Order: sequence, then C-alpha cells, then structure tokens
Amino acid sequence: MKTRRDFIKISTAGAGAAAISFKALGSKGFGLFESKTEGPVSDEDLTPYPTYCEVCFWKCAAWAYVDKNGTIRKVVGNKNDPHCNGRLCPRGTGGVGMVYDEDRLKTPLIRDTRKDGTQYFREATWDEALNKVADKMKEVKEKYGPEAFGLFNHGTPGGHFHHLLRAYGSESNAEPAFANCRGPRSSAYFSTFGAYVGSPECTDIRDTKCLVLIGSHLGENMHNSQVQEMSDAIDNGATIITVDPRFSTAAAHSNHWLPIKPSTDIALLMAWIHVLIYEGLYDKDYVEQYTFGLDYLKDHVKNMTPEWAYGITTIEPEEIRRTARAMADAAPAVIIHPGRHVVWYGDDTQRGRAMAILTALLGSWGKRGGLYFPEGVSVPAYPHPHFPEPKWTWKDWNAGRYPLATMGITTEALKASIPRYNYKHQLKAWLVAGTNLPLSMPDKPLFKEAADSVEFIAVMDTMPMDITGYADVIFPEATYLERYDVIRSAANREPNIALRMPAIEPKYDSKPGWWIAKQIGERLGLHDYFNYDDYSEVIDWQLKQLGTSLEEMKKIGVKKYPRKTGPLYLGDGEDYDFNTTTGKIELYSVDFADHGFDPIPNYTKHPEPPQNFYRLIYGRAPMHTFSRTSNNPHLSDLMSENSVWVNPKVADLWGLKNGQEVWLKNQDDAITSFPVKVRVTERIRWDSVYMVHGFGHKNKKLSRAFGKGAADTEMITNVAVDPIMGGTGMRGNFITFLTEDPALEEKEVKA
Ligand SMILES: Nc1nc2c(c(=O)[nH]1)N[C@H]1C(S)=C(S)[C@@H](COP(=O)(O)OP(=O)(O)OC[C@H]3O[C@@H](n4cnc5c(=O)[nH]c(N)nc54)[C@H](O)[C@@H]3O)O[C@H]1N2
Ligand SMILES: Nc1nc2c(c(=O)[nH]1)N[C@H]1C(S)=C(S)[C@@H](COP(=O)(O)OP(=O)(O)OC[C@H]3O[C@@H](n4cnc5c(=O)[nH]c(N)nc54)[C@H](O)[C@@H]3O)O[C@H]1N2
Ligand code: SF4
Ligand SMILES: [Mo]
Repeated sequence: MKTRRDFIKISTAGAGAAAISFKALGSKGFGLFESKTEGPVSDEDLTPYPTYCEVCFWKCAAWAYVDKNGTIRKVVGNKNDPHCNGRLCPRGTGGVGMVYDEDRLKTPLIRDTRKDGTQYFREATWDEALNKVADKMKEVKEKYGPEAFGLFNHGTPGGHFHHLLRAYGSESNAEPAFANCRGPRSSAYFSTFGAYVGSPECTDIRDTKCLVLIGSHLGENMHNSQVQEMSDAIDNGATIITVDPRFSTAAAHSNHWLPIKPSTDIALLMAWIHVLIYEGLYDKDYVEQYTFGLDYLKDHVKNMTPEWAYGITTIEPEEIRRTARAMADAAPAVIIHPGRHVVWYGDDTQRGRAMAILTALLGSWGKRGGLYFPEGVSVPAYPHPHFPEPKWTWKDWNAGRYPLATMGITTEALKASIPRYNYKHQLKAWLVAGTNLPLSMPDKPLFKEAADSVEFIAVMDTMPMDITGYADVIFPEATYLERYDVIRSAANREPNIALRMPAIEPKYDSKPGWWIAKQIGERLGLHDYFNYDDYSEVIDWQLKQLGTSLEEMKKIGVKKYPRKTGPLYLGDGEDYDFNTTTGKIELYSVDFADHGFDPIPNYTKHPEPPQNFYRLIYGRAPMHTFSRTSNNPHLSDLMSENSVWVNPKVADLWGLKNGQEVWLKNQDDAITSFPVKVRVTERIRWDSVYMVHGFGHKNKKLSRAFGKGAADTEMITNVAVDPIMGGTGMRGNFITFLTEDPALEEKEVKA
C-alpha cells in the first residue's frame, strides 16, 4: 500500500528499575527536584497554586510553588488529599520537568509538501491550524456524517475533545486505558458484583491482614496511596502473597513469592478456590447470604486440585494450600488485588472472574480490610443544549462482537479506519488527544495501516512524541501546570474534589485543551456548547452547585464531603441487593451463560515459547510513566533507558554479559529499532525476559529519549483478543537475541 502520509520526525523548516524502597514514599515522600538553574529560596518567597498531577492517572492533588520570577520551583502533595496524603511519587515531583523540557511542542504545526515532494512540518498560526481542523470536520460531516470523525484520547485533555465531538455529532471514541489496560477487570467485577473497582481501586489496604498481588507490581507500579498503605500494612504484620514470574519489588516485601509460569494464573486461582471449598475454609454465612451458584462452582472445581495446578503452574501443591489457608485465616480482611493492566493472554476477563470469585468466597467484598464501598461527588455538567444523537457509535464497529465491552475498543477503531476490513461503519479522520498510539497500541503494522488509511489526523500533545509524526495538524497543549482543567472527582472512602488551575502562564505558544476544543467548536457553529470565555467560569459555576467556589478551592485545593450512601462496609448479616441479574454475587455468571461464555472460569493452555525463544513480559519503573516521561529532564536523570532482564542460565547459554547491547527479534521476525542492554538477574524465570515499557522512542526531536532503550511494543505483534470485551492480550509474544547489529548484517548481504 502506498503511504499517503510520511512519518515525519518533526523538524520545522526553520537507580535500577526496581530499586525504589517502599519507605521512600511511606515516610515523607520522594526527594524534591528543586530547580537546577536558580538558587535556593525559602517557602515564604513562593506562592502555592493548587493542581492535580497528570504524570499518571492516580491524579494526586498537589501545590505548585512559584517564585517571584514566575518559575515553578517545586510541586508538593496536598496533605488533605486521599490520593497522595501530602506525598508525591518521584514522577509527580519530577512533573515540573514537563514544563521546562526544552523539547516541548512550541507552536501549532501543519504538514506541508516541498517542491521535491518530501513532506515536512511548518509552523502555523493558531488561526490557520484551527481553521484547518474545523474545515476538515465540516467536510467529513458533509461527505460521511460526523460519526466518521473518531477520537483517541487518554487523560484529562480527552474530556474536552469528547465534549467537542459529542456536540458535533460523534460518539466514535476509544482510549487505550480500556482495551489495552483495565477493560477485562471492568467486565469481570461487574458481572460478579454488579459494581466496578474504580480508580483509585477500592482496596482497603491500610486495614488488611493479607494482600494478594497477582501480577500487580505495586511499588514499581507507583499507585501512590496504595503504595503508602501497603507500606503501613507491612509494618502492621499483614501477610503479603505475590504471584509473579519475576521477583518484583512487591515480591521482595512478601511472605510468599509464587514465581508462577506465565499465562497459567487461572489454574492457580481455581486450585485456591478448590482448597477453600473442599477444606471448608470459605465464609459460609457470607456465601450463603450473598452469593449465587456455589453448587455449580463446587462441582466445577472438584478436580482442580493443587496437584493438578502444580503440573500447570510449577507452584508446589503445599505452597498452594499454605497460601489458601493464609488467606482464609485473614478473612474477611483479605484483598485479592484486582490489578489494573490486565490484558495479558486473551482470557483475561475470565482470570478477573476467578479473582472476583475468590474474593467472594473469602467474604471480603464490602468488608474492612477487604474491598470497601467507594463514593464520589457527582459534578454537575455546565449547562449546554442536548447533544445530537449520532446514527452510529463505537459500539457499531464491533457489530455484535465483544458484547460486554463498555467503552470503545482501540483495535476495533483501527480496523474501522481500514477499508479492506469492510466495516459497515468506517472512520475517515481522527483527533488524538493525550495518547501516544505508536507506543501504546500492540500490532504496529495494524496501527500504521490505519494511520495511512484515514484522510486526516489532528494531534494534541505537549511533546513531539511518536504519534505527532503521523499528524496533519499538531496542536501544542499547555502542560497541566499551566491550565485550568476539569474538576477531579474520583470515588474514594470519603467523597472529594480537587482543583487544577494554572500556576504559570502557558509557555511558548501553547494553549490549554479546553481552549483548543472551544475554538474548534466556535468555528463549527457550536457556540452554545462552549458558552463561556474562560474555563474558570465553568469551574466556578460547578463549584457553586457543590456548595463551594473557585475562590475557596484556590485556597484549599481539595475538598471533602460527608458520605451519603451509607457506611464503607457491610454490617454483619445486613441485607444487600447486588446490581446483577440474580441480585446476588454471581459465582456462576448468568450473563456470561446467556452470551455463550463460560459461566465459571476454565483454565486454557496458551502457546509456549519455541526453542531459543523466551516469553516477553513487561511492566513499569517507579520513576517513569509509559512513554510520556522518558524525555523528562528530571526523570531521565534517574533512569535514562530500559534493559532486558535475562536469567543467568539463559545468559550463560547465549554468552551474554551484563550491560551488553543486544537487539531483540520476535516470533514474527520483528526486530527492535534500537539495541537494549542486558541485565543478568536471578529475579526473572529462565523461560521469560522482562522489559520496562515506554522506551525506544524514534522521534529525534526527543533529545534525551531518542534511541534510548528498546520498545516492548515493537515485539508485540501477536495479540490475543478477549472474546468477551475485546481486550488486547499482549503477553503471547516470544523473543530471541541478536548480538550483531541487524542493520550491518543487511548491508553486508546487499554488498
Ligand atoms: N507495549 C505496551 N503497550 C502498552 C502498555 C504496556 O505496558 N506495554 N500499557 C498499556 C496501558 S496500561 C495503558 S494505560 C496505555 C497508555 O497509553 P498512552 O495513553 O498512549 O500513554 P503514554 O505513552 O503515556 O502517552 C501519553 C501521551 O500523552 C502526552 N501527554 C502527556 N501529558 C499531556 C497533556 O497534558 N496534554 C496532552 N494533550 N498530551 C499529553 C504524552 O506526551 C504522550 O504522547 O498503554 C497501553 N499499552
Ligand atoms: N511507575 C509507574 N506506575 C504506573 C504506571 C507507569 O507507567 N509507571 N502506569 C499505571 C497504569 S495505567 C497501569 S494500568 C498500572 C499497571 O500496573 P499493574 O496492574 O501492576 O500491571 P502490569 O504492568 O500488568 O504488571 C506487570 C507485572 O506482571 C508480571 N507478570 C507478567 N506476566 C505474568 C503472568 O503471566 N502472571 C503473573 N502473575 N504475573 C505476570 C510482571 O513480571 C510484572 O511484575 O500501573 C500504573 N502505575
Ligand atoms: S502517583 Fe505519582 S505520577 Fe501518579 S498522579 Fe500521583 S504523584 Fe503523579
Ligand atoms: Mo493502564
């Protein structure tokens, strides 16, 4: 296929990954990054402005301290905020680096073609760039209907553009945080309990007696308040059980580390369920009162013994029994952590179901030290006319597939953009806001084909990330420390809200997302949907409905409200109606049975690595968030590249040395663009290798991140799709090592 649009590497015409200790955060927060260029300054000379962090999706509330010259000197957690309790993680403190990164996008850019036919980006005025996008939106609406304009979004910028698209007539949106992240968890917990676990997850870690982490690497995955509560729980003597093929930071703090063979977790979970039922260790009163389907479950797991699971998982039967009994001893103050990035092997909703069923048997849903009932504040919408009804939405791409998807599926959006898939409803143009699709979407060839197929792409970003190379128009968004944004309202133990306001004026010619969306809206004749001059008017109006004001929130940043929905926990024997088909917690899912899915989870065997190949698994480093921080001046100082973790046995076999650079090649002959250093360590099983996600950037304009480390995404060409909700299982990929530069080899062959 001919590439209509070249990938442009923007040029305008003119401490070890796992080394962070829980204590670092548990006591006083991570050390501050003070400005390097300015001298020391005392707090009295600084003005604090409230914000909430955008470096990850935990959205910790914070104060940005600004000096007399208008420089942000530090960002510090808000003490009244339940997401952070006054302590930010290393990424949050380093967030100020997003403002002062000199590689930032500085002006709008428009793709143009030189006389010789090559493409480049030229600087444009806001007016020209906004007109270009608005004109294209008008054209698409006339030619194909507004639904053909799709939106990929993540984080707060997405909200403003979602509003714009709804006003324009489209509900064709998808975000990687669903099908590439936590989607299977939503379907699993909703079908079992009729409720979601939310974000922050409603895990009562501070009061737990036993925390079970199944591939959830808290500590490296820096979910701030959870990491703090885990540190307290460890101090209070809670039993920690970690199931991970890798000796993670959490495993290092655990009483039991179960180094499971990857892809076999469902077998372990079913064996645990077997032990609880057949040793009579489950919470009989709770199960009797609140659940549906124990008899089916009992029969189903009859032969799923620890001995059966041992052959599959490589975990000793006695260890399976011991850990099941430890959970039962602690019940109901036990948490089977629901995890978050759960798109692993394509049967992920069923693994989530097994975790939810185990939770129910232990009687810990709705109990102190288990999972509590969260409550949020409902922020009223600023008045605007009704949105027009689209003729079709993201649901129609799926055409009946993935019946339990609750949000747009990103891979389906890509297929809907490619004519040869012949979808009835097709996308012709995209807006992309706050997501770096080339690094976050598996199956890169599919992404490229989709980007080549659509007529137009507009990208809003703060940085010249990989995605911007595919754009026709690029908008430089102001960073979160330079803008007003939507009021944060996330369910928690106590309902609460947080304000984000600008600490400084936007640098360069960047503008806030709300402003960009409004400007496009005005050009489309949608003024009534954007009936304000400044977003602070929207926020003030909303805050007044909530009994406060912008003035008050500027002083406090976070406001808490009393609960209205009742206590955090179920009372003993209290009646409770679950929002499921049977009104009970469904050990047997009626909904799944109706849709032809297994009503109780089954273990299915997944492909194993071929000879000389190893399973690629990946995760997080405490000082980085995906690909968004790799160029951050503060955070790249802490960790500038990723490495590939290799077991010593494997290193011996291949003659690999610590620090040696290798290229990785996967089962489909995809090769990493850049080499990556080997880290020889006992902390990974011999059948797998491990990488931190977010490195291997290909845009030269990222002066610190370009070519540093390798991208796991390039090795993820095989995707195991979850039939229930469309999740993209990414851990069925196998890699081998190339010790010579493959580009040199190619040159030699040609010569
Ligand atoms: N291979 C692989 N793929 C994965 C994962 C993995 O571990 N490995 N993880 C998956 C998971 S769990 C998730 S949630 C997704 C995340 O996927 P993405 O949402 O794509 O995450 P990032 O890579 O951080 O990309 C965020 C983009 O937003 C930009 N940005 C940051 N702040 C702002 C802002 O204020 N305004 C605007 N407009 N842009 C901003 C950044 O510069 C960057 O380009 O990826 C998924 N994909
Ligand atoms: N510092 C930091 N924190 C983050 C993020 C970040 O980018 N940086 N991203 C945030 C986001 S959006 C998300 S979704 C979460 C993701 O964080 P988590 O939900 O914790 O998810 P994963 O990335 O899937 O977890 C990776 C762990 O799973 C293990 N693993 C791999 N294969 C298997 C297997 O087959 N079985 C088992 N039991 N374990 C396995 C890996 O060894 C690794 O330790 O992190 C969040 N927190
Ligand atoms: S956990 Fe860290 S990066 Fe995420 S919002 Fe909180 S401070 Fe920011
Ligand atoms: Mo995620």
